[in-house]
Amino acid sequence: MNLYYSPGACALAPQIILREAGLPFQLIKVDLKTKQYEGGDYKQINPKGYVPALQFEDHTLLTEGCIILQWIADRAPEKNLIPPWGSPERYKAMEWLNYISTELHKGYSPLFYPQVFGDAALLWHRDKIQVRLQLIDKHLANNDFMMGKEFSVVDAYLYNILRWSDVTKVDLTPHHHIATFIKKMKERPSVQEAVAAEGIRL
Ligand SMILES: N[C@@H](CCC(=O)N[C@@H](CS)C(=O)NCC(=O)O)C(=O)O
Repeated sequence: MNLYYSPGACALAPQIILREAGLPFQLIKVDLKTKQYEGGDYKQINPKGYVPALQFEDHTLLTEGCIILQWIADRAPEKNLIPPWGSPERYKAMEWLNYISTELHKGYSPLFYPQVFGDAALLWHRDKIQVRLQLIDKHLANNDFMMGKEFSVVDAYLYNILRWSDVTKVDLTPHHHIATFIKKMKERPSVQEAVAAEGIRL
């Protein structure tokens, strides 16, 4: 299995979950600016041109982070990385994944392009993100992890996005429970190994 990634981008969460699941995989680096990878034109592999993408032995491809995370977790049910299909908790996990994807991930994205978005737009996005983070901080006040007592795919994805706060100047200081969450995530061997493999800081 190949996981296409770019250092620090949103393929970090699937990589963490592959490690948590104990599945064998190869990391293949993509230059997101040029859309090139070691084998040439990345768009020949993934016409969407973005990461993450998971490529199987038969060369078929799975894209979209939320779905990749669930696919991996479902391969290792004994690791309890996501509640089982059909359970009410599974829908809760999918609800959080979608929230992180659409409200946080795609909220942070414009902040990487200050030259494209003017100050007013950046301020608007940062304010929106603060509202989203308040909700998550409140949730983490009563839960060790996003799905309760146990680590899940939701935490990997959330950690992946929160890592971008420094570089995008999103202020995390008001969110004490998020700070505790990040600390806990950094203690996980899967997280330490994943960031080391991408050559990025913890
Ligand atoms: N809908 C995709 C979006 C993935 C995405 O935004 N990937 C970013 C990195 S975090 C990317 O590769 N951007 C390059 C591009 O859009 O060309 C998903 O949820 O997996």
